[in-house]
Amino acid sequence: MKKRISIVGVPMDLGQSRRGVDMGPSAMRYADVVERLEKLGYEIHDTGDIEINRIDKEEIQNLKFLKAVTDGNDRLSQAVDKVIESGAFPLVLGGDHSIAIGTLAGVSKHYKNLGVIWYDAHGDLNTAETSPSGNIHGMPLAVSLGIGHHTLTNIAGYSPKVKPENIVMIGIRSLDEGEKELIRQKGIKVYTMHEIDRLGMATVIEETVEYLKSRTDGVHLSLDMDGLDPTDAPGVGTPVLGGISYRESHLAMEILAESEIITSAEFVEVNPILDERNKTAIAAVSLMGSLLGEKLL
Ligand code: HAR
Ligand code: MN
Ligand code: MN
Ligand code: MN
Repeated sequence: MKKRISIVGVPMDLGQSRRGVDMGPSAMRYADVVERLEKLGYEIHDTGDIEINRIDKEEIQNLKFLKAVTDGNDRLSQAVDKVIESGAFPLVLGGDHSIAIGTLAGVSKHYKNLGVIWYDAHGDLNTAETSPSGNIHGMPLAVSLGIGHHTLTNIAGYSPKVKPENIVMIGIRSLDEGEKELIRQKGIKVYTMHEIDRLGMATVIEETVEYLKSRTDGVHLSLDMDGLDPTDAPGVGTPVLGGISYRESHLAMEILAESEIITSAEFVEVNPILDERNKTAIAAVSLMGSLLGEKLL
């Protein structure tokens, strides 16, 4: 039987302040995500987009668009839950990174010890108290650890979604003070750009696979395109210089494919309005290809 992948689009742009990232799913479809993965022999089901209600403008306690972000993530968690129950691999297309809250809520209930690879320039470990912006896309990893506003942490009716020792963060180069404190306090495993430069990406990913293999029964890849360097992925809302290259990212995906540990994935923060000729969406789709087994020869 053919292996199945279900694509879930999430046109969410309310977790941050630059409009346009809601067009990320369209941009990745335009970059032929379905065709590319079909070529690898998968049966692809594009389930369409999650409904995002963009009327509400309320800001509660330094949490911008809390209700709309909560509602969208609630729907997303149910959609992802269904995909897993159908036996397919969930591939979620963002949207800003606040959608990791819903993805993880839908995924994690199916595992005892879900591992998470957080591929990002940022930690996304803020709370309303520590956030400099009030943007929820800077908070999803904290929320998934059970830290944050209860409407967010309780999506899908349980919390936490992830244990700190089951997380590996890769590509990090921009952290707020409260995030640094949380990383130290929880002992989260982090490969910043410093470690990537020193060890090389192959070692970083091999160590990551080794680490997660022994302690988890499934691994979710949450890939924020701003983890890549802005020269390779210019279409993101919060670019940070000195990032992971396009080639290093492919190598990372190729090693993950060989490891066969990845059980769900999401690609987020693609903003076509800020992009150059859809370069970032094309890069994202190319990385999905490598993650799902595409080879040069
Ligand atoms: N740390 C900053 C904040 O909380 C910037 C977060 C930017 N986040 C993302 N996701 N693009 O990684 O506002
Ligand atoms: Mn279920
Ligand atoms: Mn992020
Ligand atoms: Mn980021």
